[in-house]
Amino acid sequence: MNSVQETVRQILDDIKQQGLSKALEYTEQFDGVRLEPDQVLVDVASLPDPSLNPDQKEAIDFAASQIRQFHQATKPSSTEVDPVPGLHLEERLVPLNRVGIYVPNGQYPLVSSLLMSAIPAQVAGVNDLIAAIAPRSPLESNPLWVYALKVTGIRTVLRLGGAQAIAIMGYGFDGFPPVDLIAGPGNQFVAQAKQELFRQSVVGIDVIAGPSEVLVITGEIDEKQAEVAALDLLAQAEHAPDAHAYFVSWNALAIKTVQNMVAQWTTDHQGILGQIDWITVDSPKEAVRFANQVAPEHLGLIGQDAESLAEGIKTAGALFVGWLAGQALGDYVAGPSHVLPTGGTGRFLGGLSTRTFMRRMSVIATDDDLPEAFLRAGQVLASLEGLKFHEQSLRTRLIRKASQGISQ
Ligand code: HSO
Ligand code: ZN
Repeated sequence: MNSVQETVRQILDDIKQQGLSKALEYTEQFDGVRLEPDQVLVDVASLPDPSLNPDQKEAIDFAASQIRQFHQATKPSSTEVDPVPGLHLEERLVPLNRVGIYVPNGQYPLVSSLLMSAIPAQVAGVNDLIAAIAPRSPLESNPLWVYALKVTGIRTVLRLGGAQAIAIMGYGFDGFPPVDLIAGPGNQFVAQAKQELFRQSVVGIDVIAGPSEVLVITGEIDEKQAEVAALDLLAQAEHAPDAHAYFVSWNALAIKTVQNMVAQWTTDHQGILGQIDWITVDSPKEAVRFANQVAPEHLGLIGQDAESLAEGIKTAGALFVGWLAGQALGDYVAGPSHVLPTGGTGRFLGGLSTRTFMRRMSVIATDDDLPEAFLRAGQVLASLEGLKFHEQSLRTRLIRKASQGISQ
């Protein structure tokens, strides 16, 4: 067990046993904020109307509307099938009832992450949505939070961050029932706490969204393309010192040009250079193979040579094609959620969507027309497995159905 795992397990255990008072102790220790129990839940309706200028409001409204439209358009529906008379089958999609959204509020207040998690949950039909926002400062002191909360229609905010927030959402406390699922990105403690509660079957979780990643592939590129490729690497790297960027090309000149651009913008923050890997590959095919193996959170294809490789990309969290499709466009306004799989989990996971907040329930409904063949085949299988009452439950139905037939 590594130290993050150990710390997180300790926090979860302590809060499970000692409840909210322990979560408040950890909050004082980690966030340096002393909260009273009655300050932990904030009613959004009680917050004053935020003073933002019209441009800022318009930008948030624009983003919210794009995110809502995309998730409405991609929301899956239940499927019904009647394979034979007397048998009706469904894959019914049911929205989760109570969901907690974790929203990072560390060095940067990621208001866009609130929109990118809460709106898909709402479109999915979640009834009861809570946002956890670390209590670095009162909500009313940042009008951005207040406006975004009002736009998403979230009614209650939990003023806790880190593993403490995850523990409280998972275990609940008096007056705050546990949630069914916790979604949203966070640091390694948050990600670990979510995984641990999932492992304990306490809550569902969304994707494993850890430190940001980007991989950009180009072949031959012009100056503007080189410029935006360099900025895309820096943009994801700036999220955190553990964020990572890869530039992949078979074109030596492209690598040199993008490297020069990056160097020119990082004279003041050399540290970020260590977060970028420069990968020379032999061919476009090799670039695709490498990218699929990394399964990066974001994958950018810039310039005609690279854009033609789009079909071959199978494991990225989100694929960006064309020089105007920067990751920051996806981070804020394009529409799909920016909560995406990281750390190679893109090999088997997709990003957050309305599906994250819906569970599948199969429905098997019959009427008296159900063909006897179903009961008979089931009976045979039950005998083969040696399960006596399974067999009897089907045989009885068969006999009863036959006698009903005669009496009719
Ligand atoms: N790129 C981040 C999301 C984000 N960017 C929020 C800006 N704000 C996800 O990896
Ligand atoms: Zn970002």
